[in-house]
Amino acid sequence: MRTFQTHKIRRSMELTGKLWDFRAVGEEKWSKVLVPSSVETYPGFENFKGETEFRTEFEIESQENVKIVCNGVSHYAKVSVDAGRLMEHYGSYTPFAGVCRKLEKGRHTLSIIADNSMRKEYALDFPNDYMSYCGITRDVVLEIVPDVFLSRVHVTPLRKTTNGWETRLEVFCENISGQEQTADIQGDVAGTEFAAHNITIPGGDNLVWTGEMEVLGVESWSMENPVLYFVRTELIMNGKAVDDLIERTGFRVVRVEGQSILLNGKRVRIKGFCRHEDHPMYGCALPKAAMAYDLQRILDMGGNSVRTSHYPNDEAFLDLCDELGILVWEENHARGLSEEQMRNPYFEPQCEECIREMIAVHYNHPSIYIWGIMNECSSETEYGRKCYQAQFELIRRLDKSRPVSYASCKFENDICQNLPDVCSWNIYPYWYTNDTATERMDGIYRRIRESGSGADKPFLITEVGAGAIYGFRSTAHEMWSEELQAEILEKQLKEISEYRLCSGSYIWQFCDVRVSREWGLQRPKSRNNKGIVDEFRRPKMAYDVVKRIYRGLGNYREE
Ligand code: ADA
Repeated sequence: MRTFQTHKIRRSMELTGKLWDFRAVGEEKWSKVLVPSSVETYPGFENFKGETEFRTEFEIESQENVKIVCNGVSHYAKVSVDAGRLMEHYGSYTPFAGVCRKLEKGRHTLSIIADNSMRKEYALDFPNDYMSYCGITRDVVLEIVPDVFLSRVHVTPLRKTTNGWETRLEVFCENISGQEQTADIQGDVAGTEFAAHNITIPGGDNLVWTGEMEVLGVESWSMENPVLYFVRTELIMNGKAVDDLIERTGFRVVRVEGQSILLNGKRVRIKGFCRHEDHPMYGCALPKAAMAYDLQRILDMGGNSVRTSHYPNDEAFLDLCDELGILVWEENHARGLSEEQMRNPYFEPQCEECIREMIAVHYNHPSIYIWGIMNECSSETEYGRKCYQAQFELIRRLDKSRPVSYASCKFENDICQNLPDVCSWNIYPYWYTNDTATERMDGIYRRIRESGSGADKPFLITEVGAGAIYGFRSTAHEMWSEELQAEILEKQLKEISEYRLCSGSYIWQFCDVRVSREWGLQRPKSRNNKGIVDEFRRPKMAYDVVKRIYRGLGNYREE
């Protein structure tokens, strides 16, 4: 659920936040589990792989169109109402929805089968340096919708004017009846009203109404002053408001100019953290309080940005970032695939689907300043390049208001550097490689220049860090000691912050995370231990180092 009310007219009911019936498919015995949650947190299911079934009941007082919105089911979902299949969906990290048209009055059963098995058809999930958890991991909401309803509203701040902000509005209407319907739209963006009359929506189809307006008397959104405004839209049929949608936005523009990323014209300096949705007690289904705790820690360390590595995040987390003025790099779900894995025929369509769903639902978050794709995939091959190109083109069709990027580690042979708006690199000097951060950045800069796009692009360090096991202290600064991690981060962050051409850094990573069993050999304790805090959020020695360095740097680079 969001951090604000999204409807005043449309009736909706959260189906999660309570106990559901649960069993592994094939087992007789049902038990009770709180949803949302990760199956791996249930006793006896710590290493579960396969299909699980969840059931609950709901009641409606009259015949209605019932829309079931699943915000995240990991990773393949089969959703049924009263034993009739409503929808199927692949992808743990994006919402999906389906409408049961004219569902009869009374009690109904909702069943969701969640499958986290590893197979070729699930191209984005395989043993990895993080966990592919199982279950209903984000909220499920029931909504009552009319035959014609508002499916989405996109708000794009275009430019600041003397009295406010020039803004574009797109209202997406859906007609699930068989006949053409006519409706009016009305509403306001931060108090400035808009209206459109006699819009015709063909039967069984969608329509997008687009308008531009000057929104008066609004302040700009920034990291220092993250002021947000509501966008209220109503759908009117036969003179009556039948549906509504409340969205929220902040007025800001992101632009890339020369080697700078500009937020409302000012060159930002990213002081960031990569963060997995992971916690020993919650798996990937962190409750809001735990999300807020992480963000408070990030702010305490002087951080101003989060990279949602390596997938779209829970929308409540993005709401909190909007409210706290934390910039977000959001990316689609794909980590470290080889060319062979990318050639899986399911790979490209599933990546693109993830992009479509991510942009559709997260478009209005002012905190998201950049879209990322395919972390450390095969950007050194011609086939890989085709995929990068296709996905960037797709993003640019869906959203022209944000720059795009990808995090690369192909130092010797990356051939995609002329595709994104911002060049981004994952580097581990003093840890995986025997060089300094400065030497590594010199090399990167050379590669960007040789890419054919000149060096006239901003570049970011999207990962930098070193591992330490919480509580392992060593005056000899041995491998995995807190001392060594703190010493390395000090050098890395100092060199990056002094590198004039670099727009900033994302530390890998905020907290230690559980990894797939297959990764255990390379990962002591079966954790990726590069967290600045451990999996329980206990700070390591590096915490104070990062805090000193990040707090000493401003949100913008003046030079
Ligand atoms: C990569 C990758 C991360 C993580 C990191 C590491 O850069 O993007 O997911 O695996 O390396 O810890 O080695």
